[in-house]
Amino acid sequence: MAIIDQPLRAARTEAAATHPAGADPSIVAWVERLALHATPDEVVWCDGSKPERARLIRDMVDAGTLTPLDSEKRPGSYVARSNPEDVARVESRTFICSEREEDAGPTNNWVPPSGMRETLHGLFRGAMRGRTMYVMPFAMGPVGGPLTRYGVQITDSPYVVVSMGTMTRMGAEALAQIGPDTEWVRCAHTVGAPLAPGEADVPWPCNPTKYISHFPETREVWSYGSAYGGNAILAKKAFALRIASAIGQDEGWLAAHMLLLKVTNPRGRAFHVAAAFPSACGKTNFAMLQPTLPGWTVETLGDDIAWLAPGPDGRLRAINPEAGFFGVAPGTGRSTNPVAMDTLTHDVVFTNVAMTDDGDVWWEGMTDEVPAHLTDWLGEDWTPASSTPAAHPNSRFTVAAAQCPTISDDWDDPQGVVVDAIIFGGRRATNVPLVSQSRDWAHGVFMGATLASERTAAAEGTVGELRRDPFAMLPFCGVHMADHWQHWLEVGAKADAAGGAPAIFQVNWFRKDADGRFLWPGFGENIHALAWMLDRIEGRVEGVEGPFGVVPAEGEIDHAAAGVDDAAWASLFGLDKAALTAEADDAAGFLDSYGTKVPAEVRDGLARMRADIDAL
Ligand code: GTP
Ligand code: SPV
Ligand code: MN
Repeated sequence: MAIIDQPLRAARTEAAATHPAGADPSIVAWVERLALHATPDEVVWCDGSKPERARLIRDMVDAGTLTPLDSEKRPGSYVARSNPEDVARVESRTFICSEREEDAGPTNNWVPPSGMRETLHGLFRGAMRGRTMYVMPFAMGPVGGPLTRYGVQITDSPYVVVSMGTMTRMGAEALAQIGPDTEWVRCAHTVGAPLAPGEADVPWPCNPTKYISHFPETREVWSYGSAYGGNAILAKKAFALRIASAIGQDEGWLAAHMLLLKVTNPRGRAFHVAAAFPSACGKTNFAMLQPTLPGWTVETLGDDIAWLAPGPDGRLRAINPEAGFFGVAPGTGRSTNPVAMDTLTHDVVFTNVAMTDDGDVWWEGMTDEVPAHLTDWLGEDWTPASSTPAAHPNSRFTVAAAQCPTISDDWDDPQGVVVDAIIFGGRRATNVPLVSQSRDWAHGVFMGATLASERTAAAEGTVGELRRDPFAMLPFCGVHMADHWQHWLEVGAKADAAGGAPAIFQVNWFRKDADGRFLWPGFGENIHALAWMLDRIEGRVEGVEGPFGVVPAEGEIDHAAAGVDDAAWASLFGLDKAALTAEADDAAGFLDSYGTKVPAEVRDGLARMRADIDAL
């Protein structure tokens, strides 16, 4: 059954009456059926204009959803405080509803599409009563580009409209691209909080029941009950990763949870690098890296998602499908990420950060000095003596990519950029070296497949617990994970045949000493590892083979210049046979959980690692 089974009324409904001229009939029909089912008070088609955004923001200030910040300190900027029960993506309520369970794989919550449609049908009925239904046509990627895809999201949350307006190219231009032959992704969202006649609204409506449901075959997303981040900005993780991983598998390209940057070496050669780190593991920071090594420059193309597709010459090209950054606030400060701080000077919507008494924002790690008094993310008085953080650990900023001072002039090139290197990295206190290179593409796929990270407070689960997060895609893969690996192998083999797949590396900025202190300073000093990687591509530096592939030969990285002494440097590459054997056993168990679908190349990667460990 369809989620929306209302008959199309002969009479023109509000939705049909107000749709912009030229809207494709397939969109109008979908919107009309949804409006009849969810029964909003009105339907508004968004044009993505500045006056529209200004109007929505004014309404949200009036409703108490947004608090304006001081117009001198942070012009055009606002703070939103969410419902304390709605502060992050909820993986346990995220579903992949493919026709066959084996196409979702063991690491997704699978529900048969018919059952989920029935559930959603019930939940969406009347869900928008008393609210406005907004219709947002949007482009993922530069409008009109060859890699660009289109979608339409409906929502009853003005906060989500403003967020989508920053995070995507939303509005009239995108709508004009959708014709009768355009495949567009249907994204239906409601906060699930209908209002009875006369009932007062709350600043952050949501519902304790949440469903973030994906139908990969029919390219649909249905989200109920949350207005936060990836639960509600359906263009982001839901479309650009979960649905896009299914589209990419059908069409021969890759949807990746990767930042994208351009780095120019002292000899003036530019490289493009895509890097997959799990959530809250440093993508935004690395994308905005300020090199401490003279002569190197880094420019930003994207901080979270990249689509990699073979170009006309067969080499892999990448675009950032997004148009904004939805970045983690805590830990972002002048000393760690000055570029982000400069990006955040105006026109930002902050969510769940703390406010200073003079109308500015604050979060843990923004300044060394902690303000004597704040209003915390819950709206309560806060002092340094308080036992809870002032900002929620997953508090975030939403800001346009174009206002990032290091944005690269090719960030919105519709053709994308040729990818020279791919990096995988997680948060690992032990075992994994600072940097290593894969022997070849297949070994790189093994590295990606066995990527693991220790959980942070920003994620569900126990802090510090290790979880395998293949390709940093565990919560974001809309297909069977092992099929995704096989797909990576095939795409890489084709790129190799066409004259060169990107080189693949692994990094770990988070290794700790016995006292729990980071051995590596990270942030701007990460350029040392990046420079070694790119020098490897040029054949300028030597490496040494080991269990993790090729690590820098003695003296190839000037660790003293990064402020790291010889003992710490040795520890960053330390190989403990017993710990590594346990690591390999853990990886083996993890691969086994995917059963017979695990590609032989990935199993070979583990066999080689075991042999290298045994030889230690
Ligand atoms: P998502 O938006 O959730 O996908 O996160 P992300 O991968 O973009 O992570 P982000 O760059 O926001 O960093 C998250 C946390 O990691 C912040 O607290 C950073 O300060 C910290 N971090 C980033 N880079 C480094 C680094 O090189 N070393 C250390 N020690 N911490 C880092
Ligand atoms: C992540 O969790 O990886 C994010 C935030 O980038 S969200 O958009 O909420 O998924
Ligand atoms: Mn992310």
